[in-house]
Amino acid sequence: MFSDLLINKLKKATTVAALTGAGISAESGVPTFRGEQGLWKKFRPEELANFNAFMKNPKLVWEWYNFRKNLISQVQPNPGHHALVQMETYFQDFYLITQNVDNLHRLAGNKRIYELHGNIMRNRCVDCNKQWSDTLIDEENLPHCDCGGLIRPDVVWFGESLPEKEITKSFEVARKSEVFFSIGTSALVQPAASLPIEAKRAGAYVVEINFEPTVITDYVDESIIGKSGEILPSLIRQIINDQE
Ligand code: BV8
Ligand code: ZN
Repeated sequence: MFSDLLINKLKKATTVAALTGAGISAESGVPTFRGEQGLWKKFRPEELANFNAFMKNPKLVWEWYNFRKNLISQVQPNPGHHALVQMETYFQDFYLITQNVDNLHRLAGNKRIYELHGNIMRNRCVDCNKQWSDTLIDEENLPHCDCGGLIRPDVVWFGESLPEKEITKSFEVARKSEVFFSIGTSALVQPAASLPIEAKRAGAYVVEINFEPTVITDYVDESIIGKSGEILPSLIRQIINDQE
């Protein structure tokens, strides 16, 4: 399943990075964004994951986020998440960059995570950014901050800029990684989708692991089609076994 070139590169690599998207959580039972389950009450994510939609109908957007938080609170990380924890231990310098807001990489045990799009378990004030993460959100009586601002999920919506430190560090990592994985993402959302491109431009060996081809498949060095929950454990097993 894996080329000798990839295995040899991984056995010698010190700096390895992985960008993940919703696909890595699919086998945990979390619907992906653009898959058939991506719809919620006939809405597309792009219609709800934006500031105007929230200010126009905060109750509806909070219903969607509470639905997702409730679903996520009932699922577990899958073998794909656990394989990335093993990678963090195995490689001298491993960086995990995620577009996901589902907290599953943290739950699985990765420590060095760049969350490009925030985290669904965190909330903040629309006006003053004060954190209100442990506030239970009752959609019927939406809570407000001390300053009077509405409380919102602490995630990055379409049209909003990504957290400066996370995206800057992620491009630095992409430029210095020897092997860069793009895992479970349709590579459509910017600026995250530019990371594998930047990695390749800077000389990394770029490997895509995805259930189906994407817009970057023709561009990467190696494309492995299949389930990340099967591919990643088999990859890390092969690297570790070969070393023994
Ligand atoms: C910004 C958080 C500007 C919220 C999310 C036109 C052209 C280019 C760009 C734009 C444009 N128009 C607008 C833009 C910018 C826009 C953008 O990129 N739009 C796209 C859709 C065209 N980007 C933005 O708005 C970003 N901000 O640009 O700001 C700016 C700049 C300066 C100052 C001010 C403003 C903000 C983007 C962040 C949006 N927030 N999420 C929430 O989650 O509620 S994005 C959302 O999409 C999720 O984070 C998700 O992770 C992300 C990407 O989706 P994927 O993860 O890839 O999921 P998807 O379902 O698409 O694919 C899953 C894949 O997994 C599939 O390929 C499937 O085959 C595969 N799979 C399934 N099962 C498995 C599997 N693979 C392996 N194993 C399996 N078992
Ligand atoms: Zn406030």
